[in-house]
Amino acid sequence: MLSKKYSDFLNEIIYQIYPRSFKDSNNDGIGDINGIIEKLDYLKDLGITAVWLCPCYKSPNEDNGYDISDFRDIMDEFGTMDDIKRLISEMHKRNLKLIMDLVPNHTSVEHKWFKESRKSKNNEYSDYYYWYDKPQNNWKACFGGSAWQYDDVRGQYYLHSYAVGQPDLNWENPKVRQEVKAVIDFWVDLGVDGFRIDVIDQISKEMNGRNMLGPHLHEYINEMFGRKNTENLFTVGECFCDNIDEIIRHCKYERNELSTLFQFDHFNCGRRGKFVKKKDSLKKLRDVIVDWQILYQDNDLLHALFTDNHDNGWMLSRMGNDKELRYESATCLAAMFLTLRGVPFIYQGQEFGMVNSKNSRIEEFDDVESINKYNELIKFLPKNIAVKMLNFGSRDNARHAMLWDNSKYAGFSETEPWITMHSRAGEINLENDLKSDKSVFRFYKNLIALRKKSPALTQGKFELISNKNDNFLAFCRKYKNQVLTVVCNFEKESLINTGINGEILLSNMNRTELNGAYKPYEIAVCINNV
Ligand code: TEU
Ligand code: CA
Repeated sequence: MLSKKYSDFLNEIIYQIYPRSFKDSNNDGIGDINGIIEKLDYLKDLGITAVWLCPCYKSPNEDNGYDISDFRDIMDEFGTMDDIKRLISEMHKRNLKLIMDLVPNHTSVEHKWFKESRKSKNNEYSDYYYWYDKPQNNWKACFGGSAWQYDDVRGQYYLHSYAVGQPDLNWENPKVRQEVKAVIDFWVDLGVDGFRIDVIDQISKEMNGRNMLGPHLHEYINEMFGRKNTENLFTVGECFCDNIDEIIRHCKYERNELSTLFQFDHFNCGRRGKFVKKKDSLKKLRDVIVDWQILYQDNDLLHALFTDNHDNGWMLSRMGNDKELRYESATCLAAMFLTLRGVPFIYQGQEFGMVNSKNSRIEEFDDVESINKYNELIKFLPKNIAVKMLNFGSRDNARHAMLWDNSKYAGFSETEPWITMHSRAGEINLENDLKSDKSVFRFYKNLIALRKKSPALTQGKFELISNKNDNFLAFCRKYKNQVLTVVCNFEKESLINTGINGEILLSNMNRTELNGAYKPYEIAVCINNV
């Protein structure tokens, strides 16, 4: 049985904002906090209840804000502390929650802590990071190269799991844990409603073992979030867990650790690693998601439901048909995820069917991960093939300026954005979507409204109807005397008979009967005749 706190979280619809690309209010080409405030009524209209805001803290932007130089101040390009305080106030006026992005595993080399730490082996900051006379293992950095960087100032090596400018914090040092708790309390005191926690599993590591899931991980998470000051927060950790036992350790209510986790099993569909496309049917995505949906439900855990974020190419391009059936497959993916039991997340642009972009040369890319990957690839591949791989997997796909309308810079700004404009900006944008009779946005809005008014879709039990051979997903959601049935057909036409009848509440192709012939990607939600 879900705890009251967790069952309340089932009512949330969380929208992820990448602030650099969302809306530029002062026309410097960079998104900002005031631009977000301008769009709060847009989010309310969509039916959003909470926002996960990617990092907006002071940063030199080697990793676009995930390299933080001051956790208690706002990046100059994004605005000021007064702006963020106004954002929190304007959100709360609209009954919107704010979930900030906490990055506890590392800082920027420009953080005061690192500047002091590198100065000496015996000052109060010396042990805030992992310093050794020589590399302790052969760990690689996530963005390429060794995870160990020699520092001339200190005369030792430091660990960086990500970019060279992102030194890992030493969580075995109680002063580091105290500092992070103080950062959490600083933002809680400002009214923040929760946190998404970056690479949470890496804060405990073993130099002679793995750079994640170390022996003190749950002790540290509980030390941060098992306190009176944090007991009402919504917390979602970005994890590398691949088994339910580890997820239970992170998220079981009684453990006072996290509310839920972003678990990425389903992101392996349609690709081999991040940059190599693999042809997979939606059947594969269905089987992965359904297996986890049942495991989360059986263990009274919250399932974080998401298809996209700022770190990946678009699911619609990977698993849907982003050309002639873009509306159909976008709405099918929406129905697959937003009718399941859990907490749905929508990434900016997903609500009007965003897809991958197409750059023609490396100079058009911005992301440190993509540029490092390209420089590796061209050691053994032609440049055009390397660019093609980046077009498939680059994080830039999710970081182009938000496409609000048909104007030169898509209503994001009046001036050229910090990143190359999306290659399909003139075709795919909110203005064109709303003009179309096949509007992905209106489908999302109707789907979210249906979810919010249907206890069966928020609180209800998940019961699978389809099986692994079916070319579709069908299931019921049951709550007290309300039973809804969801059918999502996949890439081919199907003749579907669920044996259930009822009134159609939602369809992406104006269906009137639940059973019968389904077109590719056709979906229907009905309320069962009981
Ligand atoms: O990402 C950590 C992580 O999961 C990486 O593997 C990530 O998927 C990245 O794209 C490498 O493939 C988090 C943030 O979401 C990411 O934006 C940051 O770059 C990273 O941590 C470091 O803070
Ligand atoms: Ca701006």
